[in-house]
Amino acid sequence: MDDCIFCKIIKGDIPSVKVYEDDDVLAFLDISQATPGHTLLVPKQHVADIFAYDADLANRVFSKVPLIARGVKAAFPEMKGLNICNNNGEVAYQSVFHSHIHFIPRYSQQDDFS
Ligand code: DGP
Repeated sequence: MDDCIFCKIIKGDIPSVKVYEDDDVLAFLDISQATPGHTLLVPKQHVADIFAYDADLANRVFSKVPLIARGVKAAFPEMKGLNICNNNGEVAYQSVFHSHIHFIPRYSQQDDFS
């Protein structure tokens, strides 16, 4: 998709801080850093949201969630917990319409993000 910001990141046309990459997925630091270590996992194949996955792609992407979670924890060992979320649709606060999974480290219950 020519006008998709995450497709441009995957192609390397826009820089990102890469966390993990394989044939199916890329993980990189979220530009907003809701908390330190905030990471996004995206399929390399452009799919807009969860409703566009078939079972095979879902398996190839979502099976990587524990791997990325462990990687974020290893890189940010002071974190105490981790929110993992996937927004689908504008009303659910999706703003980039290339499916992605957020990994948001939590350092205390007082972490200030919405
Ligand atoms: P969502 O609102 O769930 O669609 O999350 C989209 C996230 O994408 C948001 O937390 C900010 C992040 N983001 C948007 N543009 C860029 C970018 O150019 N680079 C990086 N690293 N992250 C981006």
